[in-house]
Amino acid sequence: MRDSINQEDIDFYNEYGFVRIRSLLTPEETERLRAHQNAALLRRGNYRYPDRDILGEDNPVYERMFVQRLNLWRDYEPIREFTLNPHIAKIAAELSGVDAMRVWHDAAFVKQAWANPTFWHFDAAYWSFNTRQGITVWVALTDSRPDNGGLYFMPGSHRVIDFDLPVFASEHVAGLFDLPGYAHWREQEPVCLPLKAGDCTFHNGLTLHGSSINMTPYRREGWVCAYMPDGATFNGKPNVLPEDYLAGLSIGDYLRNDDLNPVAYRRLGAEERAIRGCKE
Ligand SMILES: O=C(O)CCC(=O)C(=O)O
Repeated sequence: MRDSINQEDIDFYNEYGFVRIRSLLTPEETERLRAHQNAALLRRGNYRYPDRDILGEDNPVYERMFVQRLNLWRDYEPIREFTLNPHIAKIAAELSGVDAMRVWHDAAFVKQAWANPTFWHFDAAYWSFNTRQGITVWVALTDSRPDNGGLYFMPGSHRVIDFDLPVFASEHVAGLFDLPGYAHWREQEPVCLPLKAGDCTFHNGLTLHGSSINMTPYRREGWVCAYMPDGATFNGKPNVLPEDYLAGLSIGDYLRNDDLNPVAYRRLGAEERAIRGCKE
């Protein structure tokens, strides 16, 4: 597994709000994660979250975008090797310029054969915290291309988007651009970065993105992990948090539940590095 990036990657990420990292996972790791994810999906069945939200046919357009199941690590232990992985979280921290990253949630995003496009959105609109350093890694478990559901990003959108989106615009793929304040994105050209299995992209929580229709008879399988910088505070949105935890939370509280949102990577302080003889 790769655990380092270079300054060029960081500069690209800061400029555009996303970056492609080749061969994050070895072929063996990719196949292992894919097998874990498929086993976790079988076990999860119709529940979007481990504890709630049984999916029905109430929103057929959305349901045909992808099979989306969140927080697989909570009820399928083997996938923790990847969700709690310090190497992937370290890259996320370095791109974001923060010292420590907590896992927000992992997720399976499987686009079935002939699936609908994923509508334009940005992840931070859903999250329970507002920070410009939130980040998502999207790992290709099968090749991902413009013709089979590849991700598209709006370059630079993370620098201007704010945390004010009330709801997911679900009428059509560009429904977001119908909302006040988003219309100018309709004129912009997005970028699709094709990925081989094992490659990934990291994108900022405020980067506008979506994915294409799957015009093939094969599944496009992606695994995602969203990270929250340590120190982020509650903004009042429930998102993936369980009800019993939400009951005790107030807006402004430090989100520091180590069971739900463990720290996957923390940069050692100067003193600790000296003791351990690290060069980093
Ligand atoms: O896989 C997809 O189609 C969408 C993924 C996505 O929106 C995300 O990773 O935030």
